[in-house]
Amino acid sequence: MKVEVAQDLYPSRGDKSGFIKRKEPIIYGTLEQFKNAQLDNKEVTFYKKNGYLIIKNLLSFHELNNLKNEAKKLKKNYLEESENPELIREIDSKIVRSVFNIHKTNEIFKKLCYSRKILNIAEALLGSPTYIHQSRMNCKDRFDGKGFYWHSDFETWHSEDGMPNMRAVSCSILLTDNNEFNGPLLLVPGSHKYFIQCPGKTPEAHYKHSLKKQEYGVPTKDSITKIIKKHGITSFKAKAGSVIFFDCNIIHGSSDNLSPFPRYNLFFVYNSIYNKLISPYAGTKPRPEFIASREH
Ligand code: 6CS
Ligand code: FE
Repeated sequence: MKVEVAQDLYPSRGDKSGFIKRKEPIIYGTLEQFKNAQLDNKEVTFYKKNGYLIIKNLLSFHELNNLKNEAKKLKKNYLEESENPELIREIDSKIVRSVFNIHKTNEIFKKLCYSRKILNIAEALLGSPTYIHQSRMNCKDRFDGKGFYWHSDFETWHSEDGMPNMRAVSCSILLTDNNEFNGPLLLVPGSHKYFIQCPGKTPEAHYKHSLKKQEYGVPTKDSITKIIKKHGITSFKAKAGSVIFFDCNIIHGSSDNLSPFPRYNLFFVYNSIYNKLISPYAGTKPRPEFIASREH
């Protein structure tokens, strides 16, 4: 197998826990592409500064209803199915936590992630054609849905998937209202400008545990304290049908869902075709196709 080794701009998973200033631009697109994506100057400036952008009412009521029905069907199928690797259950129960690869296994979600109104925004932010690096539905069930500890997605995608540069963006679509009680996405605005090195050697097949509870590839408590003291925390509370685009490297997390209100979100990760995966920088085996797509 041809081993491409690109210079590791962001060494992590060793004994260091420092901050490395981001080397890449935050936004790559041209004015033409922003216009095409109907992004105005205020939105582009906000995204550059904060590392995320909320687009209200991107989906029609009808589209949202279709998606909610699809999500219910998908979850029901998996509940009946035997253990499927794309299905991640909560660490302490049989409750469904995430379903991966939904852009390949489900026609409705496939149509959605390639719809122009979403693709245009991803291509404007990344300044190039894109492909789906990863897709998932996170089902944070009422009372039992567990949270996601503070992390940068890019730190994992760089270390464990071999993503060379910060040129990817996540699009999360809310299928249910996200409020202060049901574990909304928490973001550290501005944290996308620094790569936070995460100490600790990556275990082989780490994803089998990390997708349930991430313990490697997470910044130290001191690093998180430092970045939050500097930038604060914002929570993404919004109605179902709202959409958020967030930079691959922004520090984010979410808490358990103690409320009686389920929190279902779809996530599609767009990677630039000029940022394709090579060998994982942590030196571990490449993660499976359903988590990190190499065939697209
Ligand atoms: O390992 C990953 O790719 C996944 N882990 C987290 C906590 N967020 C991004 C992604 O879904
Ligand atoms: Fe994440």
